[in-house]
Amino acid sequence: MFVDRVKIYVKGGDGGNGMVAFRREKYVPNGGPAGGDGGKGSDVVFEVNEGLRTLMDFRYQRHFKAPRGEHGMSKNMHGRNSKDMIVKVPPGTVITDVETNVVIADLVEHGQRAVIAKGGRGGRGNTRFATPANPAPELSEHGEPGVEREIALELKLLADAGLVGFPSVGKSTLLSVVSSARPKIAEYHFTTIAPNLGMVETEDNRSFVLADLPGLIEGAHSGVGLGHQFLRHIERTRVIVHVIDMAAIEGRDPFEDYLTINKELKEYNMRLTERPQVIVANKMEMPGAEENLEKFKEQLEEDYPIFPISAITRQGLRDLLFAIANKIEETPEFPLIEEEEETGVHRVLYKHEAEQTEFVITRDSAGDFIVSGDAIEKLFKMTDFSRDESVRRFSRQLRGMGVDDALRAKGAKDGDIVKLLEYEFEFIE
Ligand SMILES: Nc1nc2c(ncn2[C@@H]2O[C@H](COP(=O)(O)OP(=O)(O)OP(=O)(O)O)[C@@H](O)[C@H]2O)c(=O)[nH]1
Ligand SMILES: [Mg+2]
Repeated sequence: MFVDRVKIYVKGGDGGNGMVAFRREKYVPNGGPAGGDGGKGSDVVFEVNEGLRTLMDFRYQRHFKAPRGEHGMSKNMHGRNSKDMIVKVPPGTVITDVETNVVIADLVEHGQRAVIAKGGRGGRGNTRFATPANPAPELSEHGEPGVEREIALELKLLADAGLVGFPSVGKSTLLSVVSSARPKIAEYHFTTIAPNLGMVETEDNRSFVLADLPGLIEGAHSGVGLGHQFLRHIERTRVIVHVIDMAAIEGRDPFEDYLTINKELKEYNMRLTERPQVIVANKMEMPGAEENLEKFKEQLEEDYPIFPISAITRQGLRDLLFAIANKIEETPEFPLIEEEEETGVHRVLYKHEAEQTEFVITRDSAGDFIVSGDAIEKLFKMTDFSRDESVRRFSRQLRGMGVDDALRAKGAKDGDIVKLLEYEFEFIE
């Protein structure tokens, strides 16, 4: 099965905890503070690997939790930082934050990277809290928690093969019968105005992405018709599937069509004609098509394979798909030409830092006060509640953020219960 959208959970590593320690010196009961800082937690980094084509692997692994930083140690030794956790994704992966629906990254090129969940910084050891007034603090921080988020991965397909040809030769019809794509089909020209992509599966379980492109006409390379802007898309494909109306329903000569399209491809960009072509003789169920095909074969100089089919009656599709799949396998990837410079189109890497709410106060059914919010929860997690000095520092920090005033304004009185995460404490005036 082809997976093109998955939701996963990522969490950056927590920072290592800072340490409370003191120097041991002969005849000095408590030397100076000597607790080291914790190391930084790993970032979760997504990286493009061009060998990947699907998001299949994410069906089996949906949780990515990066390791935490090492804790600080005595003798002022800092904990080691954790190495980045690298998650490989296929080119064309767009990453969105599920909660905010904001695109975090659009990963296109091999090796391109984006930090998706930052690891927390290490907590500071007690050495860092020493002041002249408090030269031997029994105070350290826990590591900062790593960023946690739910994200959606979506794969924007890059086509392996592209359907080219005059308008109304049956490109969209063909795509619709070999994939689950449902492009618009009609007898008028330029029915297709933007490329459609479909995932094709062959009977022997190979798969490739086929692009249906707007029809080309003479002069397309210089901007006539719609084709020009879409010739760019063919640059990404490895194989050109050249569709011809062999029944000549509109009165044009099939071989003239073939020459005209190839001339357009060549004039647009030399490298397009380096790609292998598979010729599709479509509409073969119509009278006159057989004769036209014979004539076509006699005139053809290139040794491109020709596949007679009828997209409407679905004849000849199996062998055609095998041939396209084979050609894709045989053909090396064409490096993308610096299209950014030519067209001014940049694939941007969006980054978005979620806005942090300091704190919010609500009340539960029992009348208790509930304090929540990113900033205050982070402070809470970084506090070592086993030490009085840390607890006192936490109270000061809450006061500094205005939590006490806000509680009072909401009617909190001495002795009321205040809840924060899984913790309860009393409001004291
Ligand atoms: N007789 C016959 N008609 C076909 C066949 N395949 C497609 N058609 C018809 O040809 C017309 C054009 O088909 P489309 O698939 O829209 O052609 P297209 O190449 O995508 O055209 P544009 O998007 O305009 O470039 C439609 O009326 C189809 O029903 C076929 O195998 N036999
Ligand atoms: Mg079409």
